[in-house]
Amino acid sequence: MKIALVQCPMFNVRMPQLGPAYLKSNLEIGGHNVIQFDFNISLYNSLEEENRAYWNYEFEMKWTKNSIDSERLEDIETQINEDIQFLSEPTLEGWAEDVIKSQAEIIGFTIYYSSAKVSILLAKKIKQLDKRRKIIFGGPAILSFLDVPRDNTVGLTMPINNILKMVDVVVAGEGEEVILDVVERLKENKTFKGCLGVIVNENDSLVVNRLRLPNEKLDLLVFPDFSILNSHRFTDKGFLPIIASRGCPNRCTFCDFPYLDRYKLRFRSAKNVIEEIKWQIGKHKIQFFHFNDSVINTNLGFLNEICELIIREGISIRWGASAIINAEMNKVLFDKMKQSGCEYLSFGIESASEKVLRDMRKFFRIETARRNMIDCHDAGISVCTNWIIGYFTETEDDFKQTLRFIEENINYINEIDVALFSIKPHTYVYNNYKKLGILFDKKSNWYVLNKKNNYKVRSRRLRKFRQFQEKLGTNMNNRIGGVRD
Ligand code: B12
Ligand code: SF4
Repeated sequence: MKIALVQCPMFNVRMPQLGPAYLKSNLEIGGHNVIQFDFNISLYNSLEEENRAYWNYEFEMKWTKNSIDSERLEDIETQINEDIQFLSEPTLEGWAEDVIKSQAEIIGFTIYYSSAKVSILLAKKIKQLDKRRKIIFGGPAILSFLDVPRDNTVGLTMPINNILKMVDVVVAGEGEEVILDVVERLKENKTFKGCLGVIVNENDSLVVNRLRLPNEKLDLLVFPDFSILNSHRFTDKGFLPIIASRGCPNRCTFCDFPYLDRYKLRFRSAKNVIEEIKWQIGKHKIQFFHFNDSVINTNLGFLNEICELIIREGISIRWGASAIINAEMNKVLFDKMKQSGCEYLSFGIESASEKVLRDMRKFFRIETARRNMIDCHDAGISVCTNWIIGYFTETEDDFKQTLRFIEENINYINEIDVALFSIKPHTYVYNNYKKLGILFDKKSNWYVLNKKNNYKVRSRRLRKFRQFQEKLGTNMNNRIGGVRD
């Protein structure tokens, strides 16, 4: 069958998305013909600098405001029209026509929080032009919108009900296996009862299946297909994403990933990762790889093996990744990483107060963070650091400890990326906010009982942090390693 994979704004514009690249290669191995449309990057490339700012962290709210909770689809339209004025009606219509012209019978959208609304609007336009085209929504935000307890039963929510007004099939979780199943069922006009990971409106009644268990044998997946590079121009030229493991062993209280990927950490073999690197280089003449793993350094034996294979096989690449502070890391390993082409590591340190770190369930000592940073820096790898300001237990003194730590170690830090603490659905803090003593004011801003941490207090801290950064002259969010994910 002919299938179109669509990415709507807003998401990253630096390099192609990995998820759809996996879907494309797996669909093609299954005998289907896939075309990709990344309207996110094409819109971005068509804009003046001023509007491109809407892809910065600070503007994310413009795309996600009120989520998609409204019962009326017109409300979504109104909000996008008001907040994203450069996204005109004719642009959306043009995209819908392009998809229709491609003759794709099935159209799969990748949904993030930040791309959900525009995706709904585009799906509506496509259906207006031809309601026989089947539309599938998948991607990380589907699980975020759903309510899925640990037994993997699926609870519906307003956003998903809204999506189902416009869309034929909703898929939660990893897509490589399920998308083949869905396409087959659509082709054969079969029921979706028992199709794990899928929600559909079938003969006017909802079929809500449990989640499908994720793929454990990652080496069996076909390598992701980035032929989208031939038709789309991403901002970081010569970059490709790659992933060596799926899941995360950590349980940070502010992060929804323990909910989104609730299964045990799964690894590819180092050999399989190296084979892919060589294959992608051969295909795209790519030199730079960004590892999309939640953290690259949980299994140090595995990391060591990847580095050794790169060195032994004389593969000339440059790479970067996200990392945790890890007491087992030493200078020898950082040196080996550098020798294998590692150029930057982005460490989620978040706070220099050990009390706040414990509260966040980040179980490392701040001395270990210092040691990792020094070893990493001395090995010649850029040290990118991520910080969270205004965690709900952070006091003025904790905040000052963070500033002091950064100032003391500034010679080892190449980048500072800061985010204001926010309470995201499906995180430990969100699920336990009452027990943790968090309250909400009339504007839905959270505060703690003694009011020592409220919107005003933490915004002031963030301003102070920014001034402090300016004084230090450090970069902000200006390269892949510094982008918060
Ligand atoms: C690497 C990464 C990035 C990289 C992207 C590099 C690239 N081009 O690949 C960078 C650093 C650029 C990035 C940026 C951002 N990121 Co990011 N990122 C990740 C991360 C860590 C890995 C993504 C990945 O490759 N996963 C592996 C692939 C295989 O899985 P996948 O993408 O989920 O795709 C699978 C399924 O979702 C499904 N699927 C996907 N599409 C479809 C479509 C259909 C039809 C079907 C059936 C299935 C399906 O099948 C795929 C294959 O199994 C994830 C967290 C995580 N560990 O997944 C966050 C994550 C995707 N990022 C997130 C966010 C919020 C962002 C930012 C908006 C952050 C910000 N505030 O600035 C920005 C984007 C905006 C910008 N200005 O750049 C959120 C999305 C939350 C949500 N619910 O929508 C995540 C989940 C992290 C989190 N827990 O908050 N990110
Ligand atoms: S913040 Fe990073 S390390 Fe912590 S749970 Fe989320 S993905 Fe894992």
